[in-house]
Amino acid sequence: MIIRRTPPHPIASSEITPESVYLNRRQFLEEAGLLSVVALAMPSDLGRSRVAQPQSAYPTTMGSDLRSELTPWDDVTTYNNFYEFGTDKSDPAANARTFRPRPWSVRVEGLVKKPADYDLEDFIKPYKLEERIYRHRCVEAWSMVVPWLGFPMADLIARVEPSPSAKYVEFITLNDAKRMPGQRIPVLQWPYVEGLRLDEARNPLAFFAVGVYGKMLPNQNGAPLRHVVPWKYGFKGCKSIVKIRFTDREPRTAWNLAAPDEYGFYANVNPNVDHPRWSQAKERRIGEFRRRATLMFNGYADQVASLYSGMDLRKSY
Ligand SMILES: Nc1nc2c(c(=O)[nH]1)N[C@H]1C(S)=C(S)[C@@H](COP(=O)(O)O)O[C@H]1N2
Ligand SMILES: [Mo]
Repeated sequence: MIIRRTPPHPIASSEITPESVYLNRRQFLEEAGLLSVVALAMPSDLGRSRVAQPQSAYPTTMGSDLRSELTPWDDVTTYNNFYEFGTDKSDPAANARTFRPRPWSVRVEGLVKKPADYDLEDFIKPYKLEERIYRHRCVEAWSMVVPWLGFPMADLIARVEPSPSAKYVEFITLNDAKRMPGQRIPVLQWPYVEGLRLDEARNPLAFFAVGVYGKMLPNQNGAPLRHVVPWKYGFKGCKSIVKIRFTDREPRTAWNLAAPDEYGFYANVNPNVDHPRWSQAKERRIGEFRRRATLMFNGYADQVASLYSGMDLRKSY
C-alpha cells in the first residue's frame, strides 16, 4: 500500500475566515434548496478541524466523538475510489472535474407503494441535513474519518413505503459513458450496483450523503447523492445514485459480480475474516504511518451486531 503525503491546503488557514465558511454553507443550502428547512445557525469552521474545534452548523451531529480525528478535506477529496472516472486513487478528482451533477433525477421503483421520479432537490427537501462523522474503511485496508452531510436512509424508506414483500433495496449509479469516461473500460460491469437487506437499510446508521465538510459533495465523492453504510467496507456505498429499487431477492453487487470469491453481499468490516489476498486485521488512516487495529463492524458493533445474530460471518462475508 502506497502512503501519500498530504498535499498542502490550497488556501492558507490564516485566510479562512468565519465569513467564508458561512458563505460556503449558505451556498450549499441554496444550491440544495434547503434554506427553507434548515435554520441558519452560527457560522462554523467545519473544514478546518486542525485549526479550531468547530461547533456543528447543522441541526444534529452524529459521531462527534471522532471530530478530533477528521481526515483533512484534501485527502477526503483526492484519494478516492470511483472507477467510473478511472482506477487510480487520484483519477476521480482529475477526471470528474467537468462532470455536471445537476440537474439530476432519482427513480424509486420496484416493490414499493409510492414509486416516483424525483428531481434531486425534491428528493432531499423533506430532510434536515445532519453532520455525520464516521469512520470510512475501504476493503483495501486504508481508512479515513469523514464529516458527511446527509439524512437517514430510514426516513426515505418510510416516505416511499416498501410493500410487505420487499426484503432488499438496490442502489444503481448513473450509466453514461459520455459523462463517466471510465465506463468505456470494462473493469466492472456497468452500471455500478449495490444492495442492502431492508433491515440493514433501516438501521439509523445507514444514510444518504449530499455533502462533506459543510459543502456539496464533490464529484469525486459521488455527487450529487451517494449512500454510506458506516459498518461496511466503503464499496457498499454507491455513488451518483440514479435508481433505488426495492426487491424480494438479494441484489447482485458490482464487486461481487467482478470477483465473487473476494467480495460477498454483506461486506461487513470484520478484522477476523481476511480478504483472500490480504489481511483485514489492520488499517492505515490516510495521513498516518502507523497501522491501527480494525474494529469489528468498524467500531459500530453495539448498533448493528444484532442484525446478524445467528449468521456465520465467515460464510456471509
Ligand atoms: N459508483 C461507484 N461507487 C463507488 C465506487 C465506484 O467505483 N463506483 N467505489 C467504492 C469504493 S471501493 C469505496 S472505498 C468508496 C470510496 O468513497 P470515497 O471516494 O468518497 O472515499 O466508494 C465506493 N462507491
Ligand atoms: Mo473500497
